[in-house]
Amino acid sequence: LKQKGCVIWVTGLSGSGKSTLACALSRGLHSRGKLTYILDGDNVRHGLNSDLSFKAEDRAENIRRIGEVAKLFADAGIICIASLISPYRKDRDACRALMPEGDFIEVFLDVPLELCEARDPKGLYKLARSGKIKGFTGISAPYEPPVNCEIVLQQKVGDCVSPCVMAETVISYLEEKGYL
Ligand code: GGZ
Repeated sequence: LKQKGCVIWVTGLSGSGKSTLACALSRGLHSRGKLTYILDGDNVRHGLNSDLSFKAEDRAENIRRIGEVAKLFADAGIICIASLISPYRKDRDACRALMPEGDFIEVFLDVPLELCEARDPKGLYKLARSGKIKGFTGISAPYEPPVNCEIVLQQKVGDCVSPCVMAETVISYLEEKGYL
C-alpha cells in the first residue's frame, strides 16, 4: 500500500461549512484515487456517541473518541476527515498529541458568527437566541479559535467562496507535505 494516512481535523462554528468542506474534500481526494473517511460530529453523535450531551465534559469525550477513531483510520492508510465544532483548544490539542508529528492537519473554518447565524441551516441559532437550546456554541457556550493551525480558510460577510476551492487549498497542502 502506497497511501500514507493522516487526520484532517476541521473545526469551526455550527454553520461554518465543516460538513460541506469535508464532502468536497473527500470528492477531490477520491478523484485522485485516495481512500478517505469522514467522521462528522453531528453524525457520530447519532451512533457511537449517542450517550453524550453538549456540556463541556461530554464535548471533550465526543472529541476524544473521534480523535481515537480517526487515528485508527489514519493507521490503516486512510485520509480521515474529522469535522466537528471541537470548541476547546485543549481537546483538539489532545487529539493532535495522539498522532505522529505532521499527521494531524488542523483546518480552521474562520467564519464570523454573524454569517453562520444568518445561514442558520437548521434553525438552531434561532432556538439558541430564544433560550430553547442552552449552551449553544458561539451564543451561550465558548468557541476557542486555533492559534497555530496548519490551514485557515477565512470567509467574510459578503464573500462567496466555493467549497471546491477551499478543498483545493487543503489538497495543495497535502501534496506539498507528501500525502498525495
Ligand atoms: C453546538 C449543537 C448544540 C450545541 C446541537 N452547541 O451545525 P450542526 O448542528 O449540524 O452541527 C452541530 C452539532 C455539533 O456537534 P459536534 O459533535 O460537532 O460538537 S462538539 O465538537 O462541540 O462536540 C449543531 C448541533 O450538533 N448542536 N446542540 N449546544 N452545536
